[in-house]
Amino acid sequence: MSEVRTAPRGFEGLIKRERYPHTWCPGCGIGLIFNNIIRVLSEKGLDYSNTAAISGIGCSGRMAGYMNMDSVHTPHGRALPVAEAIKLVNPDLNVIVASGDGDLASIGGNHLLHTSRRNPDITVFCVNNETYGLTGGQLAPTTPKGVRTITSLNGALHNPLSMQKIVTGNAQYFYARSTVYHLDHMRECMHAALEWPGFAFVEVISDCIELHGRRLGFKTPHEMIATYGEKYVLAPAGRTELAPNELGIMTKA
Ligand SMILES: Cc1ncc(C[n+]2csc(CCOP(=O)(O)OP(=O)(O)O)c2C)c(N)n1
Repeated sequence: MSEVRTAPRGFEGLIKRERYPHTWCPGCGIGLIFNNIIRVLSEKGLDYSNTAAISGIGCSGRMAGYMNMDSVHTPHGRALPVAEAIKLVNPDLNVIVASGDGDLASIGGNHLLHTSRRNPDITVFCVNNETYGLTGGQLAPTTPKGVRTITSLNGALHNPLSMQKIVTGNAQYFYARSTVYHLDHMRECMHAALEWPGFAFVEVISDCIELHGRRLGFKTPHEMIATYGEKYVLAPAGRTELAPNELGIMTKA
């Protein structure tokens, strides 16, 4: 029997403390997202006995490695097909994916198209920090037009990719958008996603202060995160599509 099988349950039991200190920069939004995923999993009674976590490569992709359960750190971009395969052969297992926008929607973009289309019962938590954090803050397909990065010194030339449109382009879908400023809402989205009996995708807008935000002039993570409170609003009921500045949950059974 492996060590993980004897671990305590609940919030603490879900974290591999022996792997700390973690690799994330102070003030990075991934910490808030990781903490709230763990909270939601423990509230739902999900742990190493019934759940597996899959991630790709990136700062966000480190999350699965700190979760105290069977986890797979896949090659860059490949979290979704690995998660789908694990679910296929273990239908009773809860399968979650925790990774970044670069991993899930750039190099892994083709898998996002087809995994979401096939609608396996897996839950995806996507950290959208609008950049490639781990590799130094390069332009990502999610970088908003006009925003500067180290590879778009005069601002991104193109409109960003919409993960919402990819996911909700399918016949059935669950897509939610939240931010690291709206923590209660983020948890609500995570809870609902875990309950959804199909492919559920939660996009959380998050700060990468050290490799992105500082270049944009933010002096502290708080300053950067506070802008999400100004920019984003909860969508009114009845929306069939979230506007770019709206947060909410879009579903079709
Ligand atoms: C096949 C391959 N291509 C490129 C890389 C380099 N690489 C590592 S992480 C990464 C981007 C990560 O971005 P994202 O998923 O948004 O995660 P973040 O670090 O921003 O949390 C890239 C391009 C790699 N490791 N493997």
